[in-house]
Amino acid sequence: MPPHDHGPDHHHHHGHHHDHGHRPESVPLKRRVIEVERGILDRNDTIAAANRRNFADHRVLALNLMSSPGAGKTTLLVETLKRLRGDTNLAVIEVDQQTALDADRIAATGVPVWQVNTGKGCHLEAADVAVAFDRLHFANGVLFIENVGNLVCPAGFDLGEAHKVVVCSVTEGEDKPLKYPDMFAAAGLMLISKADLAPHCDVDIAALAANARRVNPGIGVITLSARSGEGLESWLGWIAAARALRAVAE
Ligand SMILES: Nc1nc2c(ncn2[C@@H]2O[C@H](COP(=O)(O)OP(=O)(O)O)[C@@H](O)[C@H]2O)c(=O)[nH]1
Ligand SMILES: [Mg+2]
Repeated sequence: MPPHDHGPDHHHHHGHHHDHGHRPESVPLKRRVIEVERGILDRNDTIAAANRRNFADHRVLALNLMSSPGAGKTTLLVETLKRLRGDTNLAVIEVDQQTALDADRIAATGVPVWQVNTGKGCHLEAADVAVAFDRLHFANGVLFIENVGNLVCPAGFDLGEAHKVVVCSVTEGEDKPLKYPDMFAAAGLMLISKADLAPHCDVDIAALAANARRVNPGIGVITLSARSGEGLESWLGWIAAARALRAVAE
C-alpha cells in the first residue's frame, strides 16, 4: 500500500470520514486493515486445508499445543515423548521467536524435530507447518506442534491440525479462559499443567475448568503435572483415543 494512502487518515482530524466508497483510496483505514487481515486468514485457511489432507494421506495425527509462555509445553512434550516412543512414531515441530533451546530439549529424547523461528511473528502459520512437515518426511504417527507462547494470536491460525490443545498452568489464575476466550473456544482440550504446584498457589482448579467450559462447553479438561507424573496417563489416553478416531475417519 503506497504511504500516501494513509494521508487522509493522518492529516484530517475530523474523527470520522465523509466517504461513500466511490474511491478505493478513501476506504476507511480500519476497514482496509480488516480486509487485509481477512485476506491473510483466508490464505492461511486454504493452506491449512491442504495440510489437513496431507496429514490424512500420511496417517498423521497433528496436535497444536498452545499456551502463554512458560506454561510447561516443552517439559510436558519431553515427558510425553519419553512415554510414547518405542511404540508410536513421533515427530515435533518447535516454534519460537528466537533460539533453538526447546528444539534441543526435544532432540535429546531422540525424536525428530523441526525448528521454526518466527522472528517478530507472534504465531505459527499453516505455510510454516507445510514446509516443516515436508522436511520431516513423517508418516503414520503423532506430530506435536509447539506453537509460540501466546494466548491470543495463535488461536486465529488454523494449521490443519486435528486438535488444538491449550495448556494453562495452575500458576496463571482461574480467570484466563474468560480473559482470552478465543483461545479456549478454539481448543478441543485444556491441559491444566503444574498440578504439583497447586497447593502453593491458592488456585481453584474446579473454577478454572468451569471458566473454560463457560467459553467452550465441549472442551475436554485434564489436570496433570510433568514434574510428578500425575494425570499423564489420562493425557496419553486422550492421545490414543484421538489416534483411534483419526484412523476411523479414513
Ligand atoms: N513444578 C513444575 N514446574 C514445571 C512443570 N512443567 C514445567 N515446569 C517448569 O516451568 C518452566 C517453563 O516450562 P517450559 O516447558 O519451558 O514451558 P513452555 O514455555 O510452555 O514450553 C520451566 O522452569 C519448567 O521446569 C511442572 O509440571 N511442575
Ligand atoms: Mg517451550
